[in-house]
Amino acid sequence: LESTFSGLLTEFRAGSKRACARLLSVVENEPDAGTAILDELYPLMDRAYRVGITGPPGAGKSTLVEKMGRECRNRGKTVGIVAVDPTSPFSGGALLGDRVRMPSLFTDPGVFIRSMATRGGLGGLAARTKEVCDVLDAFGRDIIIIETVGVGQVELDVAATAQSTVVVLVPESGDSIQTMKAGLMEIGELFCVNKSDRDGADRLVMEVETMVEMKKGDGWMPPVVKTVATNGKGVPELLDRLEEHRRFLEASGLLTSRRRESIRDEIVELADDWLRREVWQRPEVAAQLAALVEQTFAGRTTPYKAAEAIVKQAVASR
Ligand SMILES: Nc1nc2c(ncn2[C@@H]2O[C@H](COP(=O)(O)OP(=O)(O)OP(=O)(O)O)[C@@H](O)[C@H]2O)c(=O)[nH]1
Ligand SMILES: [Mg+2]
Repeated sequence: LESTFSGLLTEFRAGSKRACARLLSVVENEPDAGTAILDELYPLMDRAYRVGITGPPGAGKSTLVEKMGRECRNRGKTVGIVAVDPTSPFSGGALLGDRVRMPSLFTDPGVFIRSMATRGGLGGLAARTKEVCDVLDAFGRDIIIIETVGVGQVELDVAATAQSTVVVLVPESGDSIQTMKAGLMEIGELFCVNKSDRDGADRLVMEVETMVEMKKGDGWMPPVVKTVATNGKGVPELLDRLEEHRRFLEASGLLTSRRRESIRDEIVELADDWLRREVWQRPEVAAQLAALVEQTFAGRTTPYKAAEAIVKQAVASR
């Protein structure tokens, strides 16, 4: 690792956005080298505040993220933006879309923007969202804003890596709030009623507030903030509420307990991956599997006994 990436790592530590982009590509695309890089960067992580922004397609998330980014810069904070874009027709290419949408941010050295395509939904790339945030965290960003369309598993992964999750709703989704996926309402720690320059915003705010009151919580009552992302109205308040949520997490001890939990989950997940690869790539396991398929096919054993035999053999031969 040292020989191949030491130059890049040195530049990265000195704050080079170019080096950061290169390392991110490695982390996203090369599992082994990526793991080595993450391992190297680990001591630099866990300083950033991570905020997930999710909501239905076209709710104004990207517009909002840009305004939030600017407001954070006004407040003297460095910003990382991760746009997890499904291969949707909306932006016609994630990176280009964000470049066009966020021109002022792209040239600011205090802002780093990364777009990730999910390649058709639940692909392996989506699973790297956390790692991309980890790298930006190590890069020294004060706040990392992660945009996802709230349509699948991705936003749940993002909610798991983010300390605060903002769900963006719009008035035209007004009566669909009942039909909105329960999961989306469930993960919201803040609600943002965007496009509040349109009719129905106040009614939607009331509906969301009613819904939020019925939520059994951990002592946090999710606030509902009205915004107009196109002109930035409500964005400072949104950031104030986020700051309050952060302070709540700190004061209640949830920040540290969740951090422990996520470390545990991460270790288990990494070990799990490693075990699977370790076992299935062994030639004798492949041979055993092939034999067991035939035996099961011939009715001499069952899939249940076959699976047990594989695990027992794998453990015994370690
Ligand atoms: N009237 C009004 N339009 C808005 C507002 N916020 C965003 N828009 C517009 O809504 C459209 C979609 O905005 P985006 O920011 O691309 O929405 P998004 O949620 O990121 O969209 P996807 O990433 O494709 O799901 C754009 O045309 C915006 O200009 C707002 O507060 N009021
Ligand atoms: Mg967007």
